[in-house]
Amino acid sequence: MTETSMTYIQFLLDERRREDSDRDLLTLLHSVATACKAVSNSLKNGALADVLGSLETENIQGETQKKLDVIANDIFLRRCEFSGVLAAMVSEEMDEIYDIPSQFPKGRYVLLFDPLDGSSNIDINVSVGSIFSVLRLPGIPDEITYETVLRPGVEQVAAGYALYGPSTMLVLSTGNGVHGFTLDGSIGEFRLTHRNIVMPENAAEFAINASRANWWEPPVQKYVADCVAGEHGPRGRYFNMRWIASMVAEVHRILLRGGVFLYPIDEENCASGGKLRLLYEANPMAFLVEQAGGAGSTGRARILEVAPVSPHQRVPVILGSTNEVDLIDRLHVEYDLKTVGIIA
Ligand code: P6P
Repeated sequence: MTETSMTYIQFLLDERRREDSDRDLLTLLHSVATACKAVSNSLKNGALADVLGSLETENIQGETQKKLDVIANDIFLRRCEFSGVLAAMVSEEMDEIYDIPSQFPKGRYVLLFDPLDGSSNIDINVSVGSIFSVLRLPGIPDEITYETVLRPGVEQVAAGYALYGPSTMLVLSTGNGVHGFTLDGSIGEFRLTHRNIVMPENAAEFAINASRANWWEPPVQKYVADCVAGEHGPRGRYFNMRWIASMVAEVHRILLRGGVFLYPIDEENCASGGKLRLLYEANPMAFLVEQAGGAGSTGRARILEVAPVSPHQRVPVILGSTNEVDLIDRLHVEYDLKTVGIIA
């Protein structure tokens, strides 16, 4: 079998044989891939399918819901609740934890997902994605409580995303590296195209919403200013900037060619803890980035070690090439030590 002829399910079967991963995990990851294919299909006809535009409703984030936010969420629920291996689901688009309907067998996995991330880009036909995180419980719980799902990111057993771009890709890690699959429309299957993605240690690009510069903390302002100063500045080299307003697209670029993505805490978002959500954005992306040899930080802590306190909790996110994330963390430490007077 040639490399790219291996389908996603064949890869999972092969990995299970090699890693003896749980059969139920394979079932769940297959259901997630099916959901991603269905979302891709919903997106591809755009304005022709009368699925663009917004609804009158808002999600718990206080964000106006796009028609496709709700469509994608329903697709994930229908395609995954049926799998018989889930105890519960958590979605950006649902206020409360989703209990698996009684007509379906339950299992010991929890699926946490953002069904359509970057959906503000849909109406302008720019790449969007789905992000998912998987937890494995010790057993099938008698009841689902917040404690069931509020687990730190280090406990994830799998994470991934689908990127709905010029091609539809699914990028996955089950803890044994990061692997990319491209949707082959002729057979309706994801095929292995990027085995064992390893992120370059150094970055030539940074991604941040520069319109928020006046709100940033001094360590972030210094980091960005030093990148912008280029070859005559402290970094001694040129940096390029990217901002797609679609985290999945940014992370995919960084996984493949290095870089750093920042959505830091700032004066405007500090009351809510940041912009991006811990359980179904920061944790899965940090899991993938670390599996690819990168790092994921809040600026003051490893993202995967943050102890969740609520399902839709937000955190600062700095992730990408290890050397850049480490530098940004050091700038935060220096700033904090000066603030409390430990160093001058
Ligand atoms: P801003 C999309 O809404 C998202 O959650 C991420 O995908 C993206 O990186 C960020 O927010 C964009 O934020 O400030 O550009 O609207």
